[in-house]
Amino acid sequence: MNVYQSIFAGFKEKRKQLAILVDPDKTSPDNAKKIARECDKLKVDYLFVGSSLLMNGDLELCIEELRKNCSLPVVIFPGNNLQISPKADAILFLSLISGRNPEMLIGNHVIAAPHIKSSGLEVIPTGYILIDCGRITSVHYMSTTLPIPSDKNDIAICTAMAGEMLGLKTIYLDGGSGADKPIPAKMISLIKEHINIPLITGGGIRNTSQAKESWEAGTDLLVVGNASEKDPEIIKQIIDVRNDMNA
Ligand code: 1GP
Repeated sequence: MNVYQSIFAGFKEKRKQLAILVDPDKTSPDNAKKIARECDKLKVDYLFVGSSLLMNGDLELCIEELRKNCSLPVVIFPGNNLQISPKADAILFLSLISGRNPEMLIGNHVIAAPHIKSSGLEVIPTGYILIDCGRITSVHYMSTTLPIPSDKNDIAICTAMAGEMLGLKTIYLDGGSGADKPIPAKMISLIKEHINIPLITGGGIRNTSQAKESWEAGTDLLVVGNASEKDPEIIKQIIDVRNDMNA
């Protein structure tokens, strides 16, 4: 089963899934090793790796450490078209459909396409929707796009529907890493009602009740980054919530 088939199986079976996002800039090789072992032990579903902007981090080395130390699928969540590595299992091929920056809708994809092709990576076409969750995050700034206001459910729903109609295989609703608050549950549930492809959400999840609320609202695959870097214990707590919901 490839990565998308596994995400899709969870969606079909209404089984909640969790991805831990690893930022190579904030994660030393030694830390990557620890995270991989811990996530493997806890049976996290996927490791996402990437960053809006990489200063010193080594993406290749980070992926290598993750792969060496766990059996979980490693998926690149690229901040830009430099973040491609054949060492991962798959890449989210993100089209930033909430924005109107042509580079984020098709320009970067054209540049990246031959490199991704030759890398042999599994490609997961993803409708990426940024929501304003209280602050301008790196992804908002770096993408030079306006996020959808968090009370504009109609715009978010229509954007997600258009993404599905364009043939994208999953919708990723993101408040951006370090968002003040998570995506509102109401928005998640409304989008869930209007699309029939897996829904990924993330940004600003800091505790188990926020994770539970996002899953209950309709998230199929929840992404947690910052909180797991600050307190690795949170991964276990969120996994307990996932296991209870899937029991
Ligand atoms: C960001 O959805 C991810 O793109 C995760 O966000 O780091 O806030 O958990 P956090």
